[in-house]
Amino acid sequence: MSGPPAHKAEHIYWTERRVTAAQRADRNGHRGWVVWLTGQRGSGKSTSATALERELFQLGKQVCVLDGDNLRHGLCSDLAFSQADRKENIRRVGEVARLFAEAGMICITAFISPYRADRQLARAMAPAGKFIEVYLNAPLEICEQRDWKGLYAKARAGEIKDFTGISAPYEPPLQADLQLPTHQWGVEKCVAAILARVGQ
Ligand code: ADX
Repeated sequence: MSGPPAHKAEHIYWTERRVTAAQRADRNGHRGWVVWLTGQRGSGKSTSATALERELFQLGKQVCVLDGDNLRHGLCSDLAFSQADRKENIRRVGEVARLFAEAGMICITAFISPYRADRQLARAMAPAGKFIEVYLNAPLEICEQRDWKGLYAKARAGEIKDFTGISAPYEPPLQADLQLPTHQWGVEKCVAAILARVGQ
């Protein structure tokens, strides 16, 4: 299946808004963006996302983070890790990120988002030209070494199924807008690299 699911409901309409993106940008001093972080578990997505959020907040920007582990406690608590569930996870996150970006915020997402097609869908949902895909490309061995919760070890022992990098695929971006070698760069350098790409 590709693209969002068809509407189930009939007789639904669209309400036009009365605050424009330009008016929001005037007030906030910046446009809404989706900064989409992708990479294996342990590649530094949550660390980079929260550091970037802190930095943007200090700079007076409207900013929020959607984090994979966190959303799976609520909005996505009915989803596990099959390919279909991950697709639905990313579809929901893409929709929420779009809503935040349309509301004028810089929305940083931190999800493994292992499938190219799902990330492509998230890009297509975002306001045109206001989505950057940031690939945290630390090699799997390094991600495994950093995993203080021991999930990779459990996955290798067969205790967790469909585990990304072990028993489920990770499809690296072919043309990421930005690559962060988080095994070589510290978090400040990663944040600075993203800041340089997120314009007005
Ligand atoms: S995604 O693939 O659907 O984008 P998401 O980022 O929401 O994944 O969740 C990843 C987090 O779920 C990991 O950081 C880890 O803590 C947890 N997790 C539990 N089981 C798995 C699994 N089978 N594969 C990957 N992550 C898992």
